[in-house]
Amino acid sequence: MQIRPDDDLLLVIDVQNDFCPGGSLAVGDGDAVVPVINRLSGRFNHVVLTQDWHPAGHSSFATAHPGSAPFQAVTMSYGEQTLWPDHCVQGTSGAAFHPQLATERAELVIRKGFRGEIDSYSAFYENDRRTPTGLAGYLRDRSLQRLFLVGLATDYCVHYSAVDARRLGFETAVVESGCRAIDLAGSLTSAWSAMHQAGVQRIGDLC
Ligand code: VGL
Ligand code: ZN
Repeated sequence: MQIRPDDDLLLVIDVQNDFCPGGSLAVGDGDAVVPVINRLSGRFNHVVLTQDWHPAGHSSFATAHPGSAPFQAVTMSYGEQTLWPDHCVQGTSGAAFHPQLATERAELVIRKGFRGEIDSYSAFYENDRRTPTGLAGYLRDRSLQRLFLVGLATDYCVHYSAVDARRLGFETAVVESGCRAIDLAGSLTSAWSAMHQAGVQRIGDLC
């Protein structure tokens, strides 16, 4: 796969301390994506980062639902929602980007999950799958049509972002070497099959 540096976008999903070892929702080996993403981001002229950015007491936190536990699913007004440990609370060090992540070339940081009553896995829509974040409009205005996704976690925010990107008509690839998964009860396998079905390209690495 040949990158066209002026036309292609590297979309870096949620490379934040809480998703790395030592964080409150640590993804196994999550920080291993950092050198891979830094190498890739030097090759794109368009880089966008997302940042999971929850208010304290967010409705996706198990602590906001007395009697429930993290990783349990509940029904919200917009459908099923997995409950998580408190993570990526606005302004905390857990919500900050990994300190070694090269962020300076990013032209945009999209924050998501900042509304108390609804979660947002995808960079494009909140979990009702209808409320836009504005990223699609930004990419269309900038004529960016081909997206390469990396980041955390493969089976949640990368997966939802990639499927939505396809739904919106973008050419979409996920670079596996730049992703790591949470893998709750087979979620990684089902994420790859949903992405495959949506027409997302799976790329091992971009050398
Ligand atoms: C994520 C669970 C909750 C992710 C964010 O970035 O994949 N997962 N919030
Ligand atoms: Zn979150």
